Amino acid sequence: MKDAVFVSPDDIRSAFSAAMSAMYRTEVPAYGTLMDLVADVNAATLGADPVLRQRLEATDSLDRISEERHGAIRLGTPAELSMMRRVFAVMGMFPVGYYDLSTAGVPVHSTAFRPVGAEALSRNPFRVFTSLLRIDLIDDEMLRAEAERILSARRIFSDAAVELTAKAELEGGLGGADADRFVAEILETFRWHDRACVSPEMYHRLHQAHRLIADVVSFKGPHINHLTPRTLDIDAVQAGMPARGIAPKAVVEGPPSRRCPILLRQTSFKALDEPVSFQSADGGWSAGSHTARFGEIEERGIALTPKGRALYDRLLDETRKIVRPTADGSNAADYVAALSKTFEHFPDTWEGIRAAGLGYFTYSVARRAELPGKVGVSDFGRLVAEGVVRFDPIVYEDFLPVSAAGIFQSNLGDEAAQDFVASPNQQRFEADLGAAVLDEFAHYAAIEKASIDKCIRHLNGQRVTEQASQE
Ligand code: OOG
Ligand code: NI
Repeated sequence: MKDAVFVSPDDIRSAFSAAMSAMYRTEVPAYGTLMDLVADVNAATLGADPVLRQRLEATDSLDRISEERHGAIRLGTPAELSMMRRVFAVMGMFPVGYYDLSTAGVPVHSTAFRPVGAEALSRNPFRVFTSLLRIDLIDDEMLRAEAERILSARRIFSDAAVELTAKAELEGGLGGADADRFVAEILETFRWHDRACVSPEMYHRLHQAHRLIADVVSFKGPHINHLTPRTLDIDAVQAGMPARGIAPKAVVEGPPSRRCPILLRQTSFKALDEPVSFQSADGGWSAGSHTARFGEIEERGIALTPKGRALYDRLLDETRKIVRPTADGSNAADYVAALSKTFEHFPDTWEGIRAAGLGYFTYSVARRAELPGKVGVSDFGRLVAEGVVRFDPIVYEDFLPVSAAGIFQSNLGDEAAQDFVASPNQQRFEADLGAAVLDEFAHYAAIEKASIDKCIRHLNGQRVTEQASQE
């Protein structure tokens, strides 16, 4: 009975994503400019590439593209992380993957909250890259204790947000009015606060330890630090940014430009220097500034199998042994050239990627055919070759650790580059989260398998009906 009046988690997520986008547009005007540029580039790309348009229409993913984005936040405590998990679950977003960024000199580890399952993804794929500060990586014991004290005193969720989350869990969903209130209350957690909750001295000490530590500890909440629209042509957006007054980072992270896009390519513009005020011991406020919020765009390609991902990682590694991109962009052209050269070893046709088992695809029946007998998985190669079955790449919905590190670093500046002992600790992260993270590969494999099973049922069913009608 009750189910009928619940708003679907997909709709709550869509409403939340739209509300975040509207808020960030007013907070960071350059984000709005970037959105406009992306819309122009996407329209031009679709106009010039009818095959791409047709494929996106056929797979029901054309509509989602202009609505698509991800955001990122950085949390301070295990309690914040586990509450955030409960909040995202109300919107149908679940933790997928574990990313250790300590290897890249950033004292956090992360997961991505996102919808899972083909249906939910096609409704709205909004995701949030969520990091937890590794307070254990602060060397100075006194500072660590103070940071812990400051963090334990803050409350990043409103009472109403906590109550509505508990209500959704208890009753199995939220009705219309509650869903609206939930979105409005949760939005507050992600809002920017220009009044820091620490003194200028404390901010300075935290900043000395690491810029990111200052960003997490000094403020009332985990302000959204970027929101990233998806583009169909990242090179065109990168090239178009300066004309709209935005300076992009030197190189696009991820694989090179290819005919068949794989995984994820990302670029960003530098974080803004924003005015903030700090509270002194006497209660007065003093003016200062803080750099945290930036803009990013991304182009998503096909999800790779473990075999494809291993090849990607190896080729990226080989490239970085030849040239490592510097933050000032002085060797950007050399890096791009080396990247394109090494990636010549990665097949660049959909059939090449499929036949080598490097990527995930969805399969569907393309045309009716005379089939000699019952078909099974082993017939797929032939059915594809004969054009009976068509295949479409499954979009990569996750993130890449090397790229994420590059995005973090481009916003921290060279002087912030620091060596931490690499110490991935997924177990600790999951204990803090209060749940295990989902395995991204298992997820793509399941979507692929479901499409194959559906094809087989369809083809065998079709044969049965055709025979029946001939009798
Ligand atoms: C997250 C950086 C990583 C991405 O798209 O890889 C990221 C952050 O700066 O908090 O957003
Ligand atoms: Ni991002």
